[in-house]
Amino acid sequence: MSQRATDREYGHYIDGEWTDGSGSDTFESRNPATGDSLATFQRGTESDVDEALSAADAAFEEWRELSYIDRAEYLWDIYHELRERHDELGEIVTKECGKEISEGKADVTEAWHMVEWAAGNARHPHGDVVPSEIPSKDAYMRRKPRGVIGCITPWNFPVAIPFWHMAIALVEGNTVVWKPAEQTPWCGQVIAEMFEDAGIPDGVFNMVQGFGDAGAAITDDGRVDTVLFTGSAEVGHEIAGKVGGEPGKLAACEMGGKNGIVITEAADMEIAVHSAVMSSFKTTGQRCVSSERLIVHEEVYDEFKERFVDVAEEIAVGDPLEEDTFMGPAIEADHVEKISKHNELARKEGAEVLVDRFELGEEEIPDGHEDGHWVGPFVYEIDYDTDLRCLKEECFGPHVALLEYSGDIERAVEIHNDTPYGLAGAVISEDYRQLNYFRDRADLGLAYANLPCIGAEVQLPFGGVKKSGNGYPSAREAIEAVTERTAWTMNNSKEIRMAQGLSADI
Ligand code: UN1
Repeated sequence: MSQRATDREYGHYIDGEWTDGSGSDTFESRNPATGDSLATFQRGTESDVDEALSAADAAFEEWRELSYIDRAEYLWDIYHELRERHDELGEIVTKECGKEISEGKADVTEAWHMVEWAAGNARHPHGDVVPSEIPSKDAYMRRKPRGVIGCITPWNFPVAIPFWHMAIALVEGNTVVWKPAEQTPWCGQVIAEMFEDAGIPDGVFNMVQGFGDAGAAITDDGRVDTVLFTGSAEVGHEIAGKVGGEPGKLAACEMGGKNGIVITEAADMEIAVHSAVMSSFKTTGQRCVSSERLIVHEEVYDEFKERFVDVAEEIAVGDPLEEDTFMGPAIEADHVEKISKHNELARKEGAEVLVDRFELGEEEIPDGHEDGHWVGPFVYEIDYDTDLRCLKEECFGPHVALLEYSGDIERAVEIHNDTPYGLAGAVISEDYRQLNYFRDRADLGLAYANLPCIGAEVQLPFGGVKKSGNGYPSAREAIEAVTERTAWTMNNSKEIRMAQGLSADI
């Protein structure tokens, strides 16, 4: 990483320049596995955001005049860089957010997949040719950019998710002001350097480092036409309520879930155990699509429980840079505290704890990693009851409930849907009627059959229903949030003829 802002500290990228900004506060990026400081960053202020928004606003008119294909050229440069530097960037992701190295690299892979999709999309049709009631009329739906897009992204996919938002927004002709998560500013710095290296025109892409106050300065500003947000339900609901309520402004937010996997009596047990382990513990359960509820039919409950518990007892928690580590640390000390509270809540509500590796044994913590934010799997069983908070509130950690059900798939889906959320889920079964029922009736944006409920591909919509989100800030469907639709109707005759049989007489 080259130091472009100052000799010691990294700043913001505004209007094609690196700047320390107007504030004097700084913050550290820390490695969650060791607690070590990685670098220091300037903390952005309202005035830095104001400058970035002015730059984005001013750059919009020229940027929108370029063709889709010319705009995509800048993204193709970044695509090549993401591929060439794949392993190096994957390591940066792992060092900064603590995910296992295979996941750190997959984050970068997902980023270039997204850039490839968005830039490739520049050569695809953008709109529809629509039939008209009047033979001499042509009717179309055409897209145009909305203007300035404010992007607020989370720490758990610090390279992929920024590109989910920004690649499409930029190719569609919008300009961008982006705030990376305060836990992963180093990834933010690296991405901003890529835009600079690609020679993106000044003001088209702007990045302000900082915390929630900088984020709020972006979302609340009248110059922002769309806010794309991926992150916690708490912040997302606030943004959706505030921004979504303003006429002319759009907020597309994707938040968390209390995701569930239904394992029916017709499940292949190998697939069931494998899918549940991946979904519950990969990335230390810190995905918005991670599962925290396993809803298992009584006929296979005991077998599933025994096998799942055996794996949860054994999986390797440790240094995320080691290839054979299954699960790295939690992101920060506050998050460990939060996970602990969820574990306690489950106990208080009557959980029978099956695996408690919340506090890792000393021998499990790798040398030199004593200050890491370590947590291990916490697995419990509990009798399903609609009033249990532990089955409704998202923990965002390796914390998972086993729920036994009897009856048919209808009952399993009823339990599955009994949360305020609806992001990702899976059904494990070899009975196609059960699969189809789940697909049609589970409240979900992402539904999987005989697979983990993690690992979505970018060319599919990524978003949720109920409290998991409004609109799609990500992947394929983000195009809806960053474009306006114009219904363009054109008369090819010398006569005015109206639809609906309207008289054109005057
Ligand atoms: C998230 O959970 O915050 O589907 C994003 C997945 C990844 C994206 C996850 N492609 O697991």
